[in-house]
Amino acid sequence: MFSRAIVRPPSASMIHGLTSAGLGAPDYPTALRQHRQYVRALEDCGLTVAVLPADENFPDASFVEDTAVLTPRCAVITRPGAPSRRGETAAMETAVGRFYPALERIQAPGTLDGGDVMLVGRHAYIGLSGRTNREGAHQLIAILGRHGMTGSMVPLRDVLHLKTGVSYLGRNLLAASGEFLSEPQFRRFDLLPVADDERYAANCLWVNGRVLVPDGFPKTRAAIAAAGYPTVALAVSEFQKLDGGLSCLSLRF
Ligand code: CIR
Repeated sequence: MFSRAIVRPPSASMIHGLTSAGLGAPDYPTALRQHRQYVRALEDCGLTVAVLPADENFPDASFVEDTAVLTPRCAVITRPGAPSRRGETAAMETAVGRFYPALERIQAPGTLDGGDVMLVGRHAYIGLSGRTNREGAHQLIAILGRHGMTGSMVPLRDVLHLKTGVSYLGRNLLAASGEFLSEPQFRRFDLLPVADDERYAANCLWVNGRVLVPDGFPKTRAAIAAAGYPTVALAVSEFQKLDGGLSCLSLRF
């Protein structure tokens, strides 16, 4: 069970955020409204949500998931792969430091984005992506090892981050799309395949028994509901325009 989350609303500079989506620039007022609804949904799942101040200097700062890896045993401040995002970790160090007595850190030349880290119990699957390099993954595995946890690397082919294409929903169930449907390391899971035309919905969020899904992906929502989960659909179109999904917008712990 999670009891807390950390989020950070977007700033007006989000229109300059990194993107490969080709969906146009996000609309800032709409994004703010969607972000507020997202926070409310987390609160409805029983979480106490800490809201960090927006920062104009960091167009991608609302994607807080990339700046830290929070586990039941340790907290790791990352070193984001995109140079324009490195400074986002300063505010996160302060915020996370309130809840964890000691912080670990990914160090240069390692890079690691939290969106590449999928925790399943005490194991972390770590995507090797354009953002997370082998050195960063090695460092994370060493840190986890010191805290009685394990990690393994999953090379990525098509997606920005590991969790862009796969989400753990508890009870051994994995919502997976594209390249992850045939990933050998995921054979141990029951797979809930996400259709190609709903690929974006592979990034969904299991929070205290419910699953938050992006609005507009009815097949995926129905499949998750059929697997026995109450689902909540949330509009996140303005964050999708920046390649971000539901999980990216918070850190849960
Ligand atoms: C970026 O390219 O870094 C942001 N525009 C999107 C980050 C999305 N984060 C995530 O998937 N964890």
